[in-house]
Amino acid sequence: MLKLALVSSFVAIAAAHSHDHHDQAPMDYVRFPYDPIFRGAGEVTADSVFSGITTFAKLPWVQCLTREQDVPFDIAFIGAPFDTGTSYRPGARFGPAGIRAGSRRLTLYGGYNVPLDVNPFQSGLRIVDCGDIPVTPYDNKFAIQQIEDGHRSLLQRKAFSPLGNDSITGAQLEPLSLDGKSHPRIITLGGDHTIVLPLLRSINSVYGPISVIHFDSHLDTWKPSVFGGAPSDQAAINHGTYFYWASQEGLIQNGTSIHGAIRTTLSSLEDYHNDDASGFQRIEAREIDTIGTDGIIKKIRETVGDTPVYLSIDIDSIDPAFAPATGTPETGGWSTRELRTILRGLDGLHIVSADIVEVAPAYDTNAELTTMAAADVLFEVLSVMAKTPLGKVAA
Ligand SMILES: *[C@@H]1O[C@H](CO)[C@@H](O)[C@H](O)[C@H]1NC(C)=O
Ligand SMILES: *[C@@H]1O[C@H](CO)[C@@H](O)[C@H](O)[C@H]1NC(C)=O
Ligand SMILES: [Mn+2]
Repeated sequence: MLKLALVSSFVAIAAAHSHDHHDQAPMDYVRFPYDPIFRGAGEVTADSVFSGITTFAKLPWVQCLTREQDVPFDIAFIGAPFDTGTSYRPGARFGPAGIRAGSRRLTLYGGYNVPLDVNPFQSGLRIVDCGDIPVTPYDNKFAIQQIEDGHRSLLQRKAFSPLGNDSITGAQLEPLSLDGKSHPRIITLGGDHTIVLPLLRSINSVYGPISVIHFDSHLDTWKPSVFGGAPSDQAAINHGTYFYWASQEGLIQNGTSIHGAIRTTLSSLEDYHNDDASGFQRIEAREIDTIGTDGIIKKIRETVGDTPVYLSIDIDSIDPAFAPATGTPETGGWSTRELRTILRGLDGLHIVSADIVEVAPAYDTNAELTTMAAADVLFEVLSVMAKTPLGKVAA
């Protein structure tokens, strides 16, 4: 009886397809990811968290870059397993796999976000995991191009869902992009922080120069002569200099970009002058002791205003007590709770895409502290995205 039900529903799903495909997961799984084929007697954990293939939050896997380029989506997770731009601990190439493992329990009870009053997985948006961009470990220049091409390929597509109307005025929303099309949002799983240079190149092709909210213990606007010494052109592009290059290339909106959780030592105060010139404001990690999370949220919102924003999160913004598995750990950071609170405070901002980087699972505890923190941080980002359509009311 059970077997029969299973088989017949599978056949029904397969028959509903208009086009041929060879996937093990039926395509309708993409449309109804939380409508299980097999229903146990009220058993919510069956095939939910510790079994099955691990995608981010058990979202449907779509081969967006190869055989399923015609499957539209609203938000895509994509891995960029690159770590040959790191100065201290390598290992972030395993970040995407680690973060996915850390995300397994996100949808165990359905995924409703209490403080934000939203369930991003039931918000009507089509959210998928596109797997990883193929990235060579042998040639940084080639790898950086691969990351840009992979990201751009996803970003250039048309979003699945219409933007809809403004919740306050009722007027139709218009896309924020330069070409007037509604594009999907991409959440990239790093990878070391170098990947943000190719990601911002891709973002620039759709939105132009962008405001950046950057959570990190480090500036990452260092001049190559200061960070790494730049013995070659390729060595000059690394996880401490990518924002310098992004600024030089005009990818960052000057004055409306901001770092949070900064606490690195410097070569001298000259590093801050250079950071000013790169277009960033700064929030020091220790400011949380005086102005609290509310004060930090206020500073960020005042800086970016209603401009389109790219959000980049270095897991080392969190204290190594909570997230030890990272490339260049710095003590004195924020707790996981504090960063999550600050991220929820971005509710209403137009976050066009985001990433989390520098998760190097080999240095994690057996309790998977860091990969869980990374996944939960992205749950807040996803919730904020689900609440805020990427559109504006025409002036
Ligand atoms: C959205 O706005 C458009 C144009 O202002 C209007 O024609 C349409 O009826 C609105 N849709 C809804 C659902 O309110
Ligand atoms: C950003 O603006 C500041 C202050 O006006 C200026 O000094 C700096 O050169 C600008 N940077 C870029 C990259 O345009
Ligand atoms: Mn960092």
